Amino acid sequence: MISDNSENKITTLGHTLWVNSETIVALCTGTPPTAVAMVRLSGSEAYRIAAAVFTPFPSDPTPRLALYGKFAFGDDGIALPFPKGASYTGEEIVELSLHGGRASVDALLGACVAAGARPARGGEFTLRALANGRIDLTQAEAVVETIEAETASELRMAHRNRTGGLRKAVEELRGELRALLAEVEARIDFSEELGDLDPNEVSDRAGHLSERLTEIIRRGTAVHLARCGRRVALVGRPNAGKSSLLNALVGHDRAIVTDVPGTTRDTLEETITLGAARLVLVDTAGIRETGEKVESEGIARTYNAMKGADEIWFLYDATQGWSPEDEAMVGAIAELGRTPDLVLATKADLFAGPSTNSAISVITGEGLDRLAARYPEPVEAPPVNDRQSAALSPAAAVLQEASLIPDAPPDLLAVLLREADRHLGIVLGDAVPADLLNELFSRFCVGK
Ligand SMILES: Nc1nc2c(ncn2[C@@H]2O[C@H](COP(=O)(O)OP(=O)(O)OP(=O)(O)O)[C@@H](O)[C@H]2O)c(=O)[nH]1
Ligand SMILES: [Mg+2]
Repeated sequence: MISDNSENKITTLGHTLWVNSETIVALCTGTPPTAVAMVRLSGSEAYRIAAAVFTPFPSDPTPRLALYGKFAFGDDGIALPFPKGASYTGEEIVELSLHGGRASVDALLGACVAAGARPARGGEFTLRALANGRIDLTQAEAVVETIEAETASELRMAHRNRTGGLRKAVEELRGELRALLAEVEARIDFSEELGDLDPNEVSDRAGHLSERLTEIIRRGTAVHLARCGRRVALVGRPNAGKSSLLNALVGHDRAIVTDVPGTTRDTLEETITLGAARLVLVDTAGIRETGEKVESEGIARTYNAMKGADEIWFLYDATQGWSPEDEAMVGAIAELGRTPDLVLATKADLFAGPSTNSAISVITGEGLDRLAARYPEPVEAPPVNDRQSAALSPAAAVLQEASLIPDAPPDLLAVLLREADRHLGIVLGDAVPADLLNELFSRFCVGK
């Protein structure tokens, strides 16, 4: 993305998005009534409009110093000015705090519009921050992730990229890549003066960059997967104990449990936090041959649940042992191109044999801790989402290619290094397809 501050223009792949230079206004806090509400103005007229709706508001206010005063419609409150260049959007901003009743908020928004502000669209403050180079695309994505975070762990992970974790890692690597590119390009233009490049050195440096990038992707993807939550299908024969395990992990009797095989007919989903991961557990109908219409439909749904699951946990009844029917079911799962990610022997409390690593019991709680241990707190790395990994991976591949060509001529190396640089630029937002920006900003709420 190329941003041009003077014209507030974002140039993306083949598109130019004009970030309107009007001053925008929006309620940033929750739907009234709330105890306190905050209305934000951003744009070149923010100070002028603030002065029209709030007194006293000096013509040259001290940055980030709260002013106590009165709104034009009578309420009193606080105005907090942020100067151009040192605010969230990079523009003049004034945050106006007032009592959060519907009438006060409507009166203030109305007064701001009457003084020349335009109601902001969803995500427009963040879009302006992006256009003005205050944040890059990875940080804009992390703003959405911060708003969408549901657990403390998700919030911590979103915070890493919002504060520039991935941006710094990629920019640092890009700096080294560009230094290498500059040396290679210099050899193309001034080969006689500078002499030949040591081909081993270039390939070592390109290879090293590729390895570091691969590590950023590997660690970051693991963090991202832990954050996004995984769908886990609980499958097995009727009566294996699937619904009982779901209830034990959810912490209450969500699913019907009976000793009648074929109790669960429809799939049922519950979201839980297990270890550091968010999991969507899908309880399914036990699979067996049946002529019964409802049960057959339930079993068809079990197969669909397995197809859509990130993980399949296969449960069998330890008191019955591993049966030919279990074997047949694992065969049927293989026909979907899948294998169980976890095999669990249930009802361990009733089983007299030696305890195994796969044994669980919902009565004694045996083995449930081991399930949580599958999802440890991810390493301290910036998360890498699917879009970011789709751009970083080709950069790593091209760098590896550059490192492997023996005695590569400088012009070929330069082409490859430039290609890697272009991919890194896509991650940071140098070139973003407009539909991606639209998709991202459609997830923002008004006021962010
Ligand atoms: N003692 C003991 N009984 C269990 C355990 N887990 C399940 N059961 C019993 O096994 C029976 C079947 O349990 P469910 O959870 O309904 O089994 P299911 O796999 O959901 O069965 P379907 O819905 O019919 O496919 C019930 O009587 C449960 O109380 C366990 O860990 N220990
Ligand atoms: Mg069940």
